[in-house]
Amino acid sequence: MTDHAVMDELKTLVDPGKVLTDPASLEAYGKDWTKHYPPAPSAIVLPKSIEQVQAIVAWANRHRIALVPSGGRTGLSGAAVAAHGEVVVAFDAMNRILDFNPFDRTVVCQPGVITRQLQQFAEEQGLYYPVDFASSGSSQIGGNIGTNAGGIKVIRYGMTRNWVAGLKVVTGKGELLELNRDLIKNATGYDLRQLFIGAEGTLGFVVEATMRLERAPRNLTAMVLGTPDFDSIMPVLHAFQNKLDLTAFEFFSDKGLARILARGDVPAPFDSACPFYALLEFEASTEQVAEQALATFEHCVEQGWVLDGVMSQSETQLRNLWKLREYLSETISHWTPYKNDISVTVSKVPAFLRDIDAVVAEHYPHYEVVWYGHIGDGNLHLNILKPEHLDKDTFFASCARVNKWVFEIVERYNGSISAEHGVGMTKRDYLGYSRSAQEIACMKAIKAVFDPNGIMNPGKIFAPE
Ligand code: S2G
Ligand code: ZN
Repeated sequence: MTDHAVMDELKTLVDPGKVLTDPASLEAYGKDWTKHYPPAPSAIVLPKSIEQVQAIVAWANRHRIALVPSGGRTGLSGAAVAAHGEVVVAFDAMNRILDFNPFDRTVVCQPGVITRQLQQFAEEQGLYYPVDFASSGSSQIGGNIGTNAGGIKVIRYGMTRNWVAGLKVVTGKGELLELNRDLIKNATGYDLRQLFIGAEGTLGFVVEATMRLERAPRNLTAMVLGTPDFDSIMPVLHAFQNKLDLTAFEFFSDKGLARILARGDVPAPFDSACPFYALLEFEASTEQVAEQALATFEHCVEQGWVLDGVMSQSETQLRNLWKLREYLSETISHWTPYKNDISVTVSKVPAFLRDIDAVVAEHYPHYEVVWYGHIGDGNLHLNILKPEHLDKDTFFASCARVNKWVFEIVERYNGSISAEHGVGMTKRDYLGYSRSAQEIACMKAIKAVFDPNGIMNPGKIFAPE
């Protein structure tokens, strides 16, 4: 716990009322979307400027107090959870868009800008911020950068790191670094910006970000295709990729669709029931592109890879088709799912899926397994739903036992034990399946450079020494 005098000193560093210690605030700000770790911060501090962030970091170094960064608290690996008396630094009061340059097509954001806020701002300028995912209505740009958020458009636009033109960070030593100066080209040594993207707040705080925007897509059109089995999904991807420039290629299983339709607020894509579904999206910028999509659909039906399908004819139908995929995470969260977020290179997906599915079926015969994810970039989300009768801890422990088999397969395929959700606390014990001992030693050495006193989000990515 942090003693009284030290807390009084913290209060002098920020605006009045911006240090919270009431139980409701500790609970609300001390967690993310994971359900593994009860939040137990000692205080919440809400800075409103870079200078205040620097003062907080200096204070934490003086008193050796651990700091946990907190954005939209939508993380799925426990990286923003304060479970051991840390002080949470929340950026809700640093939530403004500071500047926009139409020639550079860049937007300067404070870290607390909501992802949806940036997306809407871009649309107002006739442009597009192309990183999107289910939680974009509450996630913050600072957290998106801290976790290098991916989502549903990665196949065309890449991850968050592709869209960061410049970054201001306050390191664990309290230094303010201005990284890359928003330049497109800057060949002047190590690109330190990239170290902070995906570092989960273990090197320092993102305190300002210059984000790049893209031209707005034209006439986005989606198709949902029913497939007879896993094995048919990748040939469908390749058939469409050979003919169209896809902006998304997702998949979900019949169990996932059943959970969505049970909500009663999303129409079924078509009447027939299929074991698996692919959702793909492209710009129907001309009539020919739309005709090519239909011709490819016909080809996939002839090949037996597709049983049924539908193509959006309106903005409303486009949104309804996306709801089938985007509502999954929130919908199944009611069954406290045990989640794995794994990836391999796209060419390995069919064999990888077969091996993972076999080990899951063998070890979870009685659990409902819901598959979905960004299969077009090799990222699968494996969600095991908690049976009503089982308590959470018993259920999570039984699922964790199978992790070694799942991660041994990931390692065998040179894959990642965490494709986009980060390592945080939930995956730190499995880091070795995807990173070598030498790499982990290098990462720890880098952390020592920026955070020599180890106050920045300790216990995240790496297990405590
Ligand atoms: C998705 C969201 C979190 C999850 O829907 O693509 O990344 O796994 C996920 O439920
Ligand atoms: Zn995802």
